[in-house]
Amino acid sequence: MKTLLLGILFVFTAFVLKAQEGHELWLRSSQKTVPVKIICSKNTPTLAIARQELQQGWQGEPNATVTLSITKNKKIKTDGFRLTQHEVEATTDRGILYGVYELLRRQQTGEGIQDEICNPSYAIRMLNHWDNLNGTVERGYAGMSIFWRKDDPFVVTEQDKTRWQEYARANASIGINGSSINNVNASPTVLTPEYLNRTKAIAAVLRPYGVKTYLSVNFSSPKVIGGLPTSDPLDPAVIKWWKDKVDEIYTLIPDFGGFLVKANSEGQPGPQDFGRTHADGANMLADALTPYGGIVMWRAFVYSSNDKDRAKQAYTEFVPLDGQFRDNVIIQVKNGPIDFQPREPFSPLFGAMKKTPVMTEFQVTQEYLGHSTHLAFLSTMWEECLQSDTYQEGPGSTVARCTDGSLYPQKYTAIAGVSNIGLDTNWCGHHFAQANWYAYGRLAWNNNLRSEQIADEWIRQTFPPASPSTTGSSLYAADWRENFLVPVKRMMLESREAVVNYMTPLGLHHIMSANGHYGPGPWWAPEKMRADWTPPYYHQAGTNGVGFDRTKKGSDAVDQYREPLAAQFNDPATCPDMFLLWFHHLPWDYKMKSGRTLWEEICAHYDKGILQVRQFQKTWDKVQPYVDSSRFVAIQRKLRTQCSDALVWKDACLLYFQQFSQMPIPYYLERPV
Ligand code: GCW
Repeated sequence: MKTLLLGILFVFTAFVLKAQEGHELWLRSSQKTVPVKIICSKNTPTLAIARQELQQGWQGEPNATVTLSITKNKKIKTDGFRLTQHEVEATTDRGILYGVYELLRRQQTGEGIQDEICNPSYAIRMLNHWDNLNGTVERGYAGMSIFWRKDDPFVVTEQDKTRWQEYARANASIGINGSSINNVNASPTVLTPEYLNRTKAIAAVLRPYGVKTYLSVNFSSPKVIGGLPTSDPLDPAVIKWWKDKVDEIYTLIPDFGGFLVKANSEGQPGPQDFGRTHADGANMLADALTPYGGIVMWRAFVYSSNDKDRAKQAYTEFVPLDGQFRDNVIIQVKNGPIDFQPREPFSPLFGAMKKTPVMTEFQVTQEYLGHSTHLAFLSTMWEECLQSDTYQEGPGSTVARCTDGSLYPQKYTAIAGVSNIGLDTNWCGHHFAQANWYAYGRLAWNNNLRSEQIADEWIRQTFPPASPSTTGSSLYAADWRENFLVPVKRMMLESREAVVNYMTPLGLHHIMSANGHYGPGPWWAPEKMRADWTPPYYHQAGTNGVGFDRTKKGSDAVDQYREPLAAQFNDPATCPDMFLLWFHHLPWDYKMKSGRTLWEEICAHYDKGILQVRQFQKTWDKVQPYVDSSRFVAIQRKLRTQCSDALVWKDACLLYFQQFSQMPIPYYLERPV
């Protein structure tokens, strides 16, 4: 009987542990923790967390004394800190908390600590949740919303609070300090008292972790929930409605962050419905928020059905408004001019608006990169964007510098990432998708970090080597670096390029299947559909060639880039291969730099993508001894699907394009993979 009970207990415990695997993210409790003494003269809820984290996570010298000091050191910016092995100095308690997480990270990764000052690149480091009030998540692949639900929507349970707290902690550990908690396709209902009360409850849990709460608002709210006849931003009753609403919000949430707005985009209402401009709309909201220090993040994701080239529209609409926005408005621009594709050149808006703060919006959720099924480490994509030179103020005017206040004076600097978080046990659907949440936070903190370092840190924290005492093998930790860290890191760093290869190589874009954006769909073009919502609009394939002509002879999108880029992009001979079909329509037998024809080059890229994923599978199969079985198997399964998806992508795209190229598939594609 006793044995039976023990057996049941064992199975149950194993089951629970298995179910939890991955839930701890990169914040896994360690067996190496030792006692530490902490000196801190102040006490706030945030400092209490800092202390607790140190106590739970200290892996330095046993019984060492760590001092947490709040000072007025002018070299330390808001949220920044000074770090030594035994001291964290900051000007705010949030700075102390970030310093503590950094200290613990250094201990865990083995990276040394000099006496150093770390200041964040951006003052506001946001996650944007596209969470609907009914609990679904737009472009979410990790389960339902952690914030909203359909049943009992206004009951706040202990489970809710625990999850919000774990979420806030994970954010704080990588420096994220703002969350916009509802979809940019915003329901006006979010501003009704019941939802504002729930928002208040969420804000209360996020606050001690330094995470401010923001809301996405619907521009028609005054009419829809306020009962006004209009939502015209210049109408006095509308202005008063927003002012009163903002007063109401700040009474509930005194440190509320502000509004995120998607207006006159994809059917959302906006100031243009009333003949007003984006500036009129944004400024009206900004004025209501000014007394409280709140901000407006106004999205530049706009394009209309009658535009000849969607890639040009944000620039065309927004650049003429430069200088017309209040100083608490930031224009939020997606990294590329179209829409979160596996690869796009940077949006020409970066650096072009010189009198208006501009922030980058990255997409952490993998809408166009295989959802939470494909392994795609997006850090390399974001690094590529941040390090792109816009030349707007001469060489070295990178996107990073155009947005972080180092080139243009701006009251607020910010960055946003569209969250990939849901109720899934492992938060992100794919264990490796957690690395994208992590990488986004790290780059938001330091826009000069390299993906290699980020991947290294993440692996060390998420899949730490087991200690010899737990495995009984002293070899375990020693060969971990060579047999686990190095190959897994290589796989991560290559993964986004693999996706580009098997989905949209050489500058192809938006050829995903309709709506879902998961598999291939270059052929999809129903008769009555808006052309710019169908793939043929983007690839322009025909017997005369493939690619979108954005040269001076075509849509002239190249001209939105500063020289020398405009000239470089305009000429296929100097245009980087990776953007070739983004800017050019070229014949199938066009001679590439490699000596191959364009058709052969396209084939070679699709082939390479598959081989890369096959290699990822081999890499992963070999690391089995180093990973718990639950995560090992889950990832192995996902890689298997990714590989068959890559094959589908290749077959579908090559067969589709071949009807135009009329050229044979090169022999090397015939070998089995
Ligand atoms: O990428 C597209 C998505 C929409 C999204 C939109 C946007 C929130 O397909 O789902 O809507 O972009 O960014 O507003």
